[in-house]
Amino acid sequence: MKRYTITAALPYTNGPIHIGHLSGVYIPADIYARYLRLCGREVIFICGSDEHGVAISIKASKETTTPKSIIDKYDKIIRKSFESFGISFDNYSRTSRQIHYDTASEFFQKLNSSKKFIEMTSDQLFDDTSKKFLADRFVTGTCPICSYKDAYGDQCEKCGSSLNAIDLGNPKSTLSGEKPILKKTKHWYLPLNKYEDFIRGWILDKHKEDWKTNVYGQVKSWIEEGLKPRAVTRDLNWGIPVPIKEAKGKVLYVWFDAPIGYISSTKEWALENKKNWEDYWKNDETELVHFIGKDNIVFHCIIFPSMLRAHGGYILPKNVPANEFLNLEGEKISTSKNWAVWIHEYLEDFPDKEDVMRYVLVANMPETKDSDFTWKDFQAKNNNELVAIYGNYVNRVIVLINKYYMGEVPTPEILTKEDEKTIKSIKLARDKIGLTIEKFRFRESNSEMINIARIGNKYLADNEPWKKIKNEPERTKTILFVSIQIVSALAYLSEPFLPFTSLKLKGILRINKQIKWNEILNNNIIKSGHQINGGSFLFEKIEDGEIHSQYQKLEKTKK
Ligand code: B3M
Ligand code: ZN
Repeated sequence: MKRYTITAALPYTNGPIHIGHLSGVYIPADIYARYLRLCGREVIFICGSDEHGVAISIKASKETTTPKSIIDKYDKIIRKSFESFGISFDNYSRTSRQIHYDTASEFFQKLNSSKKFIEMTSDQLFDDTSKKFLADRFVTGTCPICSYKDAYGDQCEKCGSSLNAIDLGNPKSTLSGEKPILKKTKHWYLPLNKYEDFIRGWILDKHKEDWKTNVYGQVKSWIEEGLKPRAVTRDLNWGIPVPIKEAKGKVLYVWFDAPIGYISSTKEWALENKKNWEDYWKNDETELVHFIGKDNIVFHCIIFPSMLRAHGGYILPKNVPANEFLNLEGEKISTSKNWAVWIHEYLEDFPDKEDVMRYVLVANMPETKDSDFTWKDFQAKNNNELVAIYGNYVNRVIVLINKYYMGEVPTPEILTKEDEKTIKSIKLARDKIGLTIEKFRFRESNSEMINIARIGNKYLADNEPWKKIKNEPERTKTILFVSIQIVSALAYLSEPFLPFTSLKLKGILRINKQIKWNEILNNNIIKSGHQINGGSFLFEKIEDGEIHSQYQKLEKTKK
């Protein structure tokens, strides 16, 4: 592949981000982007804030303020959270920017002028008290597909289906709580039914093997149910005005404009970096990958690809490796109930422990089914894996080299068969990490990474240099020379997962040369005579007290 366009779902700026967002979308995307860059491939990692939609209007009215002040507040908090967690976007834009208004409007115009929409006046749900049409989260009711009681007007959170509000069973306005009346209004519809064969031929026929079963299965069920026309305009006052005079007072449906946000964010990046944005969206040599949560599958696998197809000239996603959901202490994470671990709060309670959370969220990532985060497990993984395996191993090697050789890497004798075998096993781990990342199996790649420290620990324990330093000084030098190569390899191979630790460890080793992923450890990373710094503990134990206060914090939300 010539280049990669990697997108991560644009978070709504109606609240901060929590560990479910990181585990579902942003950490897997970041591992993938970092790894591909370390392979020397050309990557753009694109995201931005999703700033329209009813969810923002609802938040604004709840806080008796304007949507503008809401998006400005949360755009700032979200940006800072991503930055602090080392989510290495090449561009993080926001859909309230002019470049997005222009891009989304042009996109709509192109479809409209090429007659890709159906214009239809029909009965829509209307709240006669608040005098508003009820779209999306302005209305809840029974899902016509799975009978979930609290489905939204545009989507059911339970089965993920995209809905037309008019099809909800016993609808109720979330504004007044009343039963809506019907009122005629005109909208522009994307006839998804006309793209059924296209989606079937593209996904169901070609991606049965390489797309995740949870994604493939959802798309298959929607195709089998049959696709229906979906309105891409709304009678709302917050959103991008529909750029045609017959639609005065209407705005673009947020799920029409938001995915186009990936394109406008790319355009913004391309302008700043003197690149041609079309290389990243219209060139068959580019691999497009969308990282999302499972509730966004229908929009990224059916609606947005149909939009791109209708427009013409765009590439389609090579893969959409959607994750399932992360729960918290056995319960669904809920913004409204404040049942969440908010990233900005985590950073206050656990400063400099971004990598600990990154590690724990990968280790129990909901890749094929929902998974659970518990503070107990967080503490256990930190203390029993990061401190006891990764940190201890590195520290032992650094301390021994400082103690025996004043920090100067010794000159080895000829490596024994066992030494060679150990080095080879690290290279095999390197290749396995790469292979599993490319297949979006991040839990496996993460455990391969920490296993490098286990291999190194075993090599030390088997060879016991501390018992040989007196009578076999040359053998001791070889053992510690091999060990420092393993520690250096770990510094490079842990970068996609633990970027902050990787940087710290490279600082201790005083190395920073670029080495392509599949060349790591093909040659010695550190030469004899190289001076390393003294050890510093890369991780520290998390005490019961710190965990207890997190449980207390959660208990308070139940009151
Ligand atoms: N803002 C995320 C969500 O459903 C939604 C993603 C847009 S990606 C174009 O919470
Ligand atoms: Zn449903």
